[in-house]
Amino acid sequence: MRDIRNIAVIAHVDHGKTTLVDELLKQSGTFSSHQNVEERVMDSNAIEKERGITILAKNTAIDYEGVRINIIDTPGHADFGGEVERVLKMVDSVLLLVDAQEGVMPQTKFVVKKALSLGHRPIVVINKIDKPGGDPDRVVDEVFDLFAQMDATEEQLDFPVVYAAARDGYAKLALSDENKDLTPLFQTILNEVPKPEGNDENGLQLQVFTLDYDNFIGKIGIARIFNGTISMGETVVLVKADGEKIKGRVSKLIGFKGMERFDIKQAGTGDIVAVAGFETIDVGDSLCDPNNPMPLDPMHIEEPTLSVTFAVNDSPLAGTEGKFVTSNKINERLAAEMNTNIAMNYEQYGEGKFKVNGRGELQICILAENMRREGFEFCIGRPEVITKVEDGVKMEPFEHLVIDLPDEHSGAIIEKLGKRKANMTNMVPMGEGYTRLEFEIPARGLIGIRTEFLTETKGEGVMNHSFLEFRPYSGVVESRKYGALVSMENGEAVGYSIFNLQDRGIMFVKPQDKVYVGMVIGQHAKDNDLDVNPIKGKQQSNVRSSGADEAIKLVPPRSMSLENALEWIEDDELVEVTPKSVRVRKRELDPTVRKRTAKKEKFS
Ligand SMILES: Nc1nc2c(ncn2[C@@H]2O[C@H](COP(=O)(O)OP(=O)(O)OP(=O)(O)O)[C@@H](O)[C@H]2O)c(=O)[nH]1
Ligand SMILES: [Mg+2]
Repeated sequence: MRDIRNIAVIAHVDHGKTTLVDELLKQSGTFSSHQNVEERVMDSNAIEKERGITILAKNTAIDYEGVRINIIDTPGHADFGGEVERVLKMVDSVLLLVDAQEGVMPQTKFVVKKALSLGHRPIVVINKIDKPGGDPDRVVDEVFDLFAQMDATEEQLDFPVVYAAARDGYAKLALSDENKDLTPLFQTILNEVPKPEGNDENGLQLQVFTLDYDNFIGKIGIARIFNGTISMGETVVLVKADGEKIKGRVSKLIGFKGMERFDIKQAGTGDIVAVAGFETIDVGDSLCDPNNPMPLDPMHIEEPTLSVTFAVNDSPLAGTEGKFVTSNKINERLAAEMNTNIAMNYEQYGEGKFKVNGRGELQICILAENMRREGFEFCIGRPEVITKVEDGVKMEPFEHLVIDLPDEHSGAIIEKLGKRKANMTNMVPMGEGYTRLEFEIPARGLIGIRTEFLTETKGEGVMNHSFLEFRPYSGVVESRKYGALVSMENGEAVGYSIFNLQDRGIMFVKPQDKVYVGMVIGQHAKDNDLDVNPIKGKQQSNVRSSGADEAIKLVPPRSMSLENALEWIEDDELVEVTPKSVRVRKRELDPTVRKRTAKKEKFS
């Protein structure tokens, strides 16, 4: 059997996972000398590159001193926690990165809980020790306390510690050691990560953790072999999560090294490979020995906490900007997504309406963003938390929220969060005029708070949250304080009208933008909605007063990104998404009907 180690790199967002994988790849000599390697190579898809965050877990492999090390890079953002959960079972240990300055953060807790519960003994990597504000010793203590809180075993509490600066490419076992290279980390991996269990002599047992697609070969399952061997051309049995068994032939077997993928003839126990030939293969499915199929347990991961309705675009501009607009197309696309993304699910309800359930606003935004890039048009509604009933009690998801901000903003933020039913659990000075606040807050209270938070803290605050647990429903939380400026005309916005309207609030549109009756063109400065006319031009008189138009000074509109818009809307509003535009609209476009319903609600 081949000498193999399988590890996942886990951490809170931005603690340096992908950067560390870059260095592991480089320093193991995986890239050839002429290869031009960009930064954070594992963040390979367009949105990951644009945003500088990892969204999907991805695997790579290196050879170090004759040992194959399979490495899975995972995302640190809480919304993609499902990606971490799905890969933890595929590895025999984890590198737990913790920023030497930030220390234990919400998602550190989440990933540690998952890793410990699967029995892993993490290698703790205190990263970014180059930071002047870093305090590696304090952070090691924090990690120890966290493990203890989470009922770690004696063995898990006795975790190996490596100090590193991933970006600068060095690691060391003692802070007093010289800064050289990653050798100490490589050695720790070889010594501390258990070798894979199982045996090549046993019947095949392999489980899929990620899917891929190729136009020529079709659906591809990326999988870990837990027992036996698998060969190109061999006939094996695919066992689905529901127990269904389907015989099939391995039409392609693919191995990994660095960024390369290549055909291989055979692979054995402990390895990670890609397999094609099975049309219906999904995440969590097993491939087994046809003579004695012993499938692995399907994967269990945390349930979704948030839902957003995706609906067919029925605005007056529907179909003018996108390629795919029908309910069927949207349905197909969502189905394809859920095949590969086990942390999400969806259901159709009513004509052309789909409820998409996921872990957070960002996760759902990324799906919507991908869809608009592919040419889809649709509408999405305000995110709602998913509640459930346990022993007759209505329960809702709660989150652990950590905020770092300049001291002087603490008061305002504590008050704001109080109105959103947050309960403060900790407040510590972080030095240099910063304070860390910790809260437990219903997930509902977080919807739509980001922009407000950034405004309140002048962009200097950082907030992070991660799922805690379901708790009894906590009552009404405060929402948007401002009404909407709603267009009462169809046409194109005119500079002159916008100029006259901009005193009433913040505009979302600029001259020549298309508008329609019921479209929200701005935020009203007061708490009520206001119907306005954005297309009215200046009365033309016969005498042209020269230069009059130049006198108009327009305030730049607030640009509504998909995320801003989704955060901003209330229950009676929708976001219209097309490949070219993001518009906010009233659910009910007709002003008369809208007013009648509003009145009814007020008096009911
Ligand atoms: N000072 C310092 N910065 C680092 C170090 N390692 C990584 N960074 C920086 O930290 C930022 C985040 O790095 P990433 O590697 O993308 O972090 P990540 O953990 O993969 O982030 P997600 O995948 O989005 O959770 C980048 O700007 C890196 O350059 C380090 O050792 N020292
Ligand atoms: Mg990353």
